[in-house]
Amino acid sequence: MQGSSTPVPEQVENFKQEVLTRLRYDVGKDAADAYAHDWFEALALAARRYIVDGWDEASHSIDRGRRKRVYYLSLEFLIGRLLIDNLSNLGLLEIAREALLQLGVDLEQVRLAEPDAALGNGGLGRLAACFMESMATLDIPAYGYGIRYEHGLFRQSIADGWQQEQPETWLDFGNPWEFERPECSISIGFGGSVYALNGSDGSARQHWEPMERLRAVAYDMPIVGWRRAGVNTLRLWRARGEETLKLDRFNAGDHLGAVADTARAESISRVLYPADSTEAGQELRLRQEYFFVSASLQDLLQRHLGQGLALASLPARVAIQLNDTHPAIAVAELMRLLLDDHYLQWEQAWGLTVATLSYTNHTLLPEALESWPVALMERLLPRHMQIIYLVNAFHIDALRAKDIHDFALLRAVSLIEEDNGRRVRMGNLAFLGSHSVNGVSALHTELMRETVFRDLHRLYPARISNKTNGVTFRRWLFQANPELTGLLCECLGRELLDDPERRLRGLEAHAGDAAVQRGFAQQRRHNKARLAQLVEERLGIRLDVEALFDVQVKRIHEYKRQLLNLLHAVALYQDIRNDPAAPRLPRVKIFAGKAAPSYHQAKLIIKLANDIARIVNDDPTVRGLLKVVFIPNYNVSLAEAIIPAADLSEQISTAGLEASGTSNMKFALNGALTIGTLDGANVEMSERIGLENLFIFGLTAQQVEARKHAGELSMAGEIAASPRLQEALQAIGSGVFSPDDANRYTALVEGLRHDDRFMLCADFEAYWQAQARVEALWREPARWWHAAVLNTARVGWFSSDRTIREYAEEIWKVPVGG
Ligand code: 26Q
Repeated sequence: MQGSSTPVPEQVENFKQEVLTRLRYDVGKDAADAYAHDWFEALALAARRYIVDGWDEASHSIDRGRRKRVYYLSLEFLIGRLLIDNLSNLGLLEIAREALLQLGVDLEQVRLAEPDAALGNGGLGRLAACFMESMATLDIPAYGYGIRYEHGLFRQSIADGWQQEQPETWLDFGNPWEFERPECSISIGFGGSVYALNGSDGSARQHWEPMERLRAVAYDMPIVGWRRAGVNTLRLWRARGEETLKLDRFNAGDHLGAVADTARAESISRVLYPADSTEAGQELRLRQEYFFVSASLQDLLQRHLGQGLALASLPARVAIQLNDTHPAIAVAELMRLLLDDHYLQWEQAWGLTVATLSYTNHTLLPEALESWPVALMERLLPRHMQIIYLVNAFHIDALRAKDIHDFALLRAVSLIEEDNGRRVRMGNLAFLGSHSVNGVSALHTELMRETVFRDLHRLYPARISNKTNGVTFRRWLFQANPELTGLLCECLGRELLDDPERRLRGLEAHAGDAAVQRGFAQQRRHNKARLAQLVEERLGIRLDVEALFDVQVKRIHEYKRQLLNLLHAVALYQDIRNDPAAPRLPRVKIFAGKAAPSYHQAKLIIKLANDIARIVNDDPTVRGLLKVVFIPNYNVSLAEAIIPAADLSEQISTAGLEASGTSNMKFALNGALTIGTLDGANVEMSERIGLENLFIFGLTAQQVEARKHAGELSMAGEIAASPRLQEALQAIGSGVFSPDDANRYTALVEGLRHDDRFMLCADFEAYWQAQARVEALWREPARWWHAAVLNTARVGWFSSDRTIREYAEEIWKVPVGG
């Protein structure tokens, strides 16, 4: 299929011996009694052998060549499984498959034994993982810096229709991809006080004496680029108690106290926060943010100075990208290190900080904009709070010097929010401390300029730019869909594998070709059958592979409007019940996604999906023409199984609220057609793919804004005008799907009637009509598959290689190889 062609027997033999050696001497098992996980470990360790030399060599040659490095600071890296990714990029996939076959082992079973590294919530974390792979592929020297959470995102199960959360324990059997670096252990302080001192030259200096100290220990994972172009490092920090302090307390007889302090310190890297938008500022979260930022900045400064380079050359050798505001404390920490540890003057330190840092914004939702209470900052990070006050003072002074005295404007651009208790605005801090600020789609960037950063943008009009997101085609096409990849290679040649971004275009010429269309349809059926098997195993629900697979998989959020999709399901159900004899298109509505544990409305939406599923799937009148399934525990691996099996991709957020979306790109790459609003990257996708090859509907961002501005949130008119919507709301609200608790959804439905902030009712009829267009096209297979082929052919621009090239050229100023 996709990997290299038939493997050379000698390579297979060598690899086989390597795997057997690892199995015996590192895993401690004999082939006869090895479990799938033992084989996974042996295989991963064998693959590591092929990685390490290149990794080491890469890092030395970057040092020797004094090449500039990119540091991607992110609290999330949603990497998923790595086995196939690494084997495939190393060019070892077919060799490994054959070697295992000769040992009587199925690579597919071994693949499944690897736990997902779920060190992220959703889009932002997955983007960081795609970027790491693309940077390695483009041979851009880079480090990803984050936290080695002991527990990643919770596991979701469904009990009686409700989401239940279980701890995720990916490290239970160890992690064969990581290298612990106990010698790389960095001291991190919290609390305490700041003293003014005089330097030896008489200059005034500040000295921070933290009350508490702990250590950050490095764990490295190699990230291999396609065809080993580059090998970069993902360095994740683990929190450890400070040994010396612990010993002091032990010796003083305070055994329990010493252990409690250690446990408190180590709780910092215990668990990933499971919200994909900010919740009330919690101290532990701020401690996580500072912990990993401080460790990362100290580490990279050490590397810079260790090469004999001067601090003045920092921006020439180092580019630091902040993934949202989560690492924004880096602005104050870098200043602190330069001022207090390296004795730079304020102006020089500030110049270097701004020239080195850049910041990506991923959301405009007001509730997701991070801010921290001044009192908490003062207690936890007193020196940083001083620096933030000083940055703010210089910033406001500079504006006054430019004759800007407008009080409202000064208030809006201040780092301190005054009216909601005093808080530090992390977005403004990141903006001021960076030379470049970017959004993640054209629409989102435009809205950033007009809303959250309106005033700062007027003061610094050149600072904001757009970098539309992308996804790595190696994972989301080659690995997730080897059948389609094989077909594309037959059609376009194997060169496709090295340059999918451009080569896919060649497919346009074949869009009308009946054989290619047939190939697409066959591949899809194969993937649908595989998904149907998974659904039957996990849920006991049988799916008809002839039906239209209509898929919405992503975090559960009101703005993403899973509820609009459910209203459509209910309306379809009623249509069938009202006229059972009418001809129908069989359809399966597939949902998956996690809700933040404290987000009650999102959890209620999951329950509603399951309630509707139970009633609809069991209703004999429906005769299997409509099925609704909610697949539990959405993660990267499940996405890899679902996306290639989708006919229709639901991207239906309220316009203006989804910054970009990235699953929209993965679906289109695999040939699904999109039904969506003009939101986030959907806008650019429809421009590139052609409006006639997607189903766009609904209010635009401008129209949504106008309605909100006019206070038109009551939907009585819309509901009265749509008998279908009326009936669906009535059914849900009155307990048709919740006979055990007739009022379960009464308040939910009342909300839609009177305070429809996400415009479900306003968009319902347009959505219904768009779904009717979907059905009309599905009934004409030649036209459907023509559009499907064009989706794959024209989505090349949404490769993360393209995105990374733009960051490299326009923000980081690093040369691109690869
Ligand atoms: C912040 C503070 C405290 C706890 C949690 C958080 C937190 C964690 C994760 C806030 C936000 C996130 C994640 C946001 C996210 O995934 N945003 C998505 O980013 C994608 C990549 O750019 C976009 O495609 C999506 O549109 C955007 O929603």
